[in-house]
Amino acid sequence: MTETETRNPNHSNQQNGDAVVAETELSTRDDVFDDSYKAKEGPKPPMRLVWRNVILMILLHSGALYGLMLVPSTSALTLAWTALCFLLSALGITAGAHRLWSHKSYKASTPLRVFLALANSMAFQNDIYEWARDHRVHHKYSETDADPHNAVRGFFFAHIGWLLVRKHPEVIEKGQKLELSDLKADKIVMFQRKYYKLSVVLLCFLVPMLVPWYFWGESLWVGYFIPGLLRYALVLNATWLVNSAAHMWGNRPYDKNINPSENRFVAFSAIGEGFHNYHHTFPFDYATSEFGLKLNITTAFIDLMCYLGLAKDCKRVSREVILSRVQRTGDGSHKTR
Ligand code: ST9
Ligand code: ZN
Ligand code: ZN
Repeated sequence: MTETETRNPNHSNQQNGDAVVAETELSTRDDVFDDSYKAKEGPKPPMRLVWRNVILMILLHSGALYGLMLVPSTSALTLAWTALCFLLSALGITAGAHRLWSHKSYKASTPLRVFLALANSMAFQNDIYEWARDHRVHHKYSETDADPHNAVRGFFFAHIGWLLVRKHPEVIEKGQKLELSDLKADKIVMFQRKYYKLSVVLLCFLVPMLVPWYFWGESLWVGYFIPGLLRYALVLNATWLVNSAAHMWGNRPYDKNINPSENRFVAFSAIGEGFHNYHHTFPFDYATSEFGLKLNITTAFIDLMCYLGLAKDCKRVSREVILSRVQRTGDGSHKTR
């Protein structure tokens, strides 16, 4: 088995009627690791801080801490609404920008895509097009200069630091070569991109703040700081933990040659996205995990959408392929070994 085959194995087995990933499709996918990447020789470009982002992130996290202090005196209804806003915005990232638009791991009907695009704006993590483009470049050039949140540069950089500095030129150069025609052809993705700022003001800040005020008389102040800022900061940090903690700590049962790891704490806080060794090994699996629904609200949501007829063609990797990969490149921590 050559290294290329190890990195880009043939996962194209069919199981239980699930959709398959054809070999021909695998070779053209832009979310599969490219191990031919060579770092450019010469001095590293200087890090250029973006002070606007530094200040905004300090303000956001200060506001979120203040929101946390208000929690003990807040009504149960407002806290339940905050949890719902967390779940909706998280699904806009996990089921939407990540599993649907970055990895095409299942197909979604128009009503579901509209819902996911709205939920995605509520999460305010860049528009779907930009998120999916950066995420594909992350998978293809993981832990290199071309990875936007290259975890080799440390926990802080992978977590939040990458949003506080100009991108490494390699990220942009490699990103420009990616195949993004599917995103460009998706009218909902392009519509969300066009009206992104307006949709964020409405869905990330105004709706979370106004609903509790209008329906049960909550103060606008609490509505702004708890379902608004605190919830936004929690979803951001849960997401960033996948880039930082799950690229550093945990077992590597599927591929010991890569940094992404199985991290249960991250899986819990990121509603199913912490099984990161599995996910980087089999990026097109709609469950992002071998274990289906375990610690994986996002998979349960996609299953429900399939049951309702709003989603279909969920891609899965067969047990046989998983086990052979575990034998070949795993670190020995997989339960079957
Ligand atoms: C946020 C995103 O938080 C989080 C993403 C996390 C991903 C996690 C993945 C993990 C797996 C999934 C798990 C989900 C778990 C969810 C759990 C939920 C509970 N290719 O960007 P610029 C071009 S966002 C090709 O300005 P700078 C670009 O088009 C938070 N081209 O770069 C542009 O061209 P043009 C809110 C690229 O100047 C030009 O380059 N947002 C690429 O270096 C310049 O682009 C923020 O905090 C590419 N990859 O600035 C900050 N990239 O001029 C938002 C760029 O022609 N971002 N280009 O249009 C910024 O302010 C800036 O991007 C910057 C870099 C300062 C970071
Ligand atoms: Zn990753
Ligand atoms: Zn991914």
